[in-house]
Amino acid sequence: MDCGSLELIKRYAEILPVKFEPVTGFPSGNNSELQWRYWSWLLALNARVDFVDVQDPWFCSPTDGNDICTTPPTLTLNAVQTPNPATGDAGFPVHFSDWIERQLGKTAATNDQLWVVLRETDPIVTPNPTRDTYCNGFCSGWPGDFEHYIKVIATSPAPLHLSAFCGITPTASNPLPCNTPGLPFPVASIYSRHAKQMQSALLGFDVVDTVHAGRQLSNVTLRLAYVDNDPSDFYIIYTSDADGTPQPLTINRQGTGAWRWYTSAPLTLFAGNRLDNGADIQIKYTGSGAKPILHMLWLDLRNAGTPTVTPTAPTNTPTAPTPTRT
Ligand SMILES: [Ca+2]
Repeated sequence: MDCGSLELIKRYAEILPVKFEPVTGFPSGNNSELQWRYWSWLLALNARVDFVDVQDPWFCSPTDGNDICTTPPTLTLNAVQTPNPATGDAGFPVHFSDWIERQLGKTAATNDQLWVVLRETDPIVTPNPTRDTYCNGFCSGWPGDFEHYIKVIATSPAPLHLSAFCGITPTASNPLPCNTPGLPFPVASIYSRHAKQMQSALLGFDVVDTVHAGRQLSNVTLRLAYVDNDPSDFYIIYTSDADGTPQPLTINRQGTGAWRWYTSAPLTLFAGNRLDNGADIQIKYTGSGAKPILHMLWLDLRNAGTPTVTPTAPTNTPTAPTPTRT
């Protein structure tokens, strides 16, 4: 195995407590800063953190000279779940701070938020004094997708990583442009820091087997963040029982160019690896328009239950015992 600190966390996070601490205080500010905060929280949750030693400016504004919220504070992280009028992006579909809190210190067995964020770490740019001096070359970050109990099944061709690394002037040795084709408003959009675009007609997702394989879960809410980059529709496919019959959900794209969240009606999911290549969920697009660009696939199990067998009502009417006088 790899032996970087992040790889060790990835392997042992559910055995050993994990704490993260941000490298900056993030005084309240512009859009790109909110984007960094959003992705920092995703990284921490992806690392199965038990807690994060975070300063007040990550949540509120204004703060005093000691980074303490002043009264009355404005809860700046609420901007994550608020639609962005500048970009047209949809807001995060639940209260973002609550969503963070309910996942801290949880394991595969106790976490009811299963998700995967499609991304890749930035390439190591050498030489780059800005990035190499403070981390001694270990600037590559967490490799691959943020897999939170769901992962993408390897495909050929693999989805194309889209990255909008802003703030560094692109040069021959640093080919990371700020404006990435297909990603809406890279700076102002919290989701546009990373994404992946499908390169084939089918992309499979595997829900973690250790807890969920073979379980039939009712009342599951499925969500997907995607770029509304084409008027043609695509589909999410899942199965509801062991037969593996594909159940399609239609993602109704309109071509606005902004980020959208799809939220399903409560559904019954059978995570039994019944679809192609052992997938539990697939995204399918066979059209000739722009292929789907994806951020997060998310199963919300907070209301989920296991279907129960309804007892058959008795056919005979019980007779009350006759009281006897003694
Ligand atoms: Ca699975």
